[in-house]
Amino acid sequence: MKLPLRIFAGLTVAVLALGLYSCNSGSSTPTAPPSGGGGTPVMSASVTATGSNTFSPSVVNLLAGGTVNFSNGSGLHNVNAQGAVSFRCAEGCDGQGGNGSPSVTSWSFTITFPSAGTTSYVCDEHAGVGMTGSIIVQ
Ligand SMILES: [Cu+2]
Repeated sequence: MKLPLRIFAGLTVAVLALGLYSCNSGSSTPTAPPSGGGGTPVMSASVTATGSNTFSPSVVNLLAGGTVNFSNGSGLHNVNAQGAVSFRCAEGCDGQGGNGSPSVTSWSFTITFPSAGTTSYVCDEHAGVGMTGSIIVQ
């Protein structure tokens, strides 16, 4: 009777040890950091209007005084912004000698965001299909 009990006890310990090992290896797997909208603010960023009618990236976290370069990667787009900073640009900007209407050319312009606040923007041509974005200045 003693021997079988010892074998059983030994097996139990082995199974428990395996179970603990599994738990340990599971919890040691690196966890991905949270993403999306909580990025570290930067002094300069680039946003591209894409051929799939999106702005990439659609959310930028910027430091006060920072700049964002908007450019047209492909398609008929503009950037119409309302908020802390308001502008409407494509081939240059309305009110600044340019034309902010949607354009298929490979336009590019840079906007400075001097102080904290959020600016939301759309592409006038594709606002209805969700071509929107925002600049969050901290
Ligand atoms: Cu567009």
